[in-house]
Amino acid sequence: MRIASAETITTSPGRNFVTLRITTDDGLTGLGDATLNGRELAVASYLSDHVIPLLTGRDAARIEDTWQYLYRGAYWRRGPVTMAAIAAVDTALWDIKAKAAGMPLYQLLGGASRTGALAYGHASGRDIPELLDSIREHLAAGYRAIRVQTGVPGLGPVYGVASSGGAGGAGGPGGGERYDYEPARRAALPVEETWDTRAYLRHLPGVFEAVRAEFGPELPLLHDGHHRMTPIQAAKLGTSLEPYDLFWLEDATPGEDQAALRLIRQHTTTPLAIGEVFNSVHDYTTLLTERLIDYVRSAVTHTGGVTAMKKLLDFAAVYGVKSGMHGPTDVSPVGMAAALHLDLAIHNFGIQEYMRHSAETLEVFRTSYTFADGLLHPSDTPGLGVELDDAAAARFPYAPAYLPVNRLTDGTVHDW
Ligand code: GCO
Ligand code: MG
Repeated sequence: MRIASAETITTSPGRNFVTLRITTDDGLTGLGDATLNGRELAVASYLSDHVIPLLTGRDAARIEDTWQYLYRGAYWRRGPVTMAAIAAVDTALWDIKAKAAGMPLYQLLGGASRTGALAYGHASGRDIPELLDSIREHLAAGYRAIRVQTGVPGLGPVYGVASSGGAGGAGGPGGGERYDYEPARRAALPVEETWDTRAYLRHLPGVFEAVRAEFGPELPLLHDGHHRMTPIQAAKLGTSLEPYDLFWLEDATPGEDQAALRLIRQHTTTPLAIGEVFNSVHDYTTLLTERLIDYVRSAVTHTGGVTAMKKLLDFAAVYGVKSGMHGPTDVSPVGMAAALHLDLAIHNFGIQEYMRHSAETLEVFRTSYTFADGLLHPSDTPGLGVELDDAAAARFPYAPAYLPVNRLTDGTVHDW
């Protein structure tokens, strides 16, 4: 079974996605997600100009060899563009192998270790009453674990908080405008937001106090710090949130600084998650071997595909660290399906982020995965279980879009 052709499909059903499709000489097709939010065309070019010419004629069954050929063979290793491109090839080849075997991908990864993957949804509110409504709405939609984000008094719009909300309305899990569509705004320039870490640190413990008072002690609650704190600020936040028993505190400090996690760890027992901006197992060596984190946040899409993600998660398992794969709406349904097959198969599964794609996105990507009683299942369709509708994709042409830029109140550009 040889690779006959490969092509990238760039489409924008609500937001931009880049997908690689590989076709074999016996007519099987496989899909891989190559979406890098706000930098989509760089990956599309890396694939079309530099990778696709290498694929034609290769044995489609040799996934590990192809991975190493693209990674070691290129000389220039790692980085989000390279690793998203390799991820797309790798995922498409796993899709083909599983289709050829007539099995869902998770069977090739060792079979199911559980009945489904616990998912967490994104509740948010500009203030506490709006947040509590959003949590109620997520619980009604079936979620059993909730990420909690709020506006900060004195600041304008904050990334991760729906621009409008209320039960049953926009910003909810079932429809309407969602915060995640807003920041990927299609415009010539990024939106700029204003940030004040001290105001945030003063506000957040009271938010979690209100949520626990309303929903009790059992509901798993998560929070994303979006890389905005210094290590000592993060240590302080982790300590102040201990009474509210978080499932995790995510991305407390900028991802490049692995030693920062050591400092945070020395001060707090709040569990720590990091890694959505990482792209290689090598980003995790200090964090795992020194047991500085509790959850690995990488996505299959950004970390070199199913092959690399499985190795990373096996490495994490040695240190008792669990998965918490990135699952925002800028990971396409193809990337989400790849994550779900791993979630079902690996032993050290922790939780899966799941935001739900828009109806437009799901017109282009025909999915078969399911969400019921708080659990996701990839389905038993052979392969990944996702197909791309070319006619639908063509109706949504690419449009430039940017994530926001974050500035402190004095105008200094800040992490986010
Ligand atoms: C999350 C994230 C996302 C990212 C986005 C960037 O935890 O889901 O922080 O919202 O910001 O995926 O492209
Ligand atoms: Mg995050």
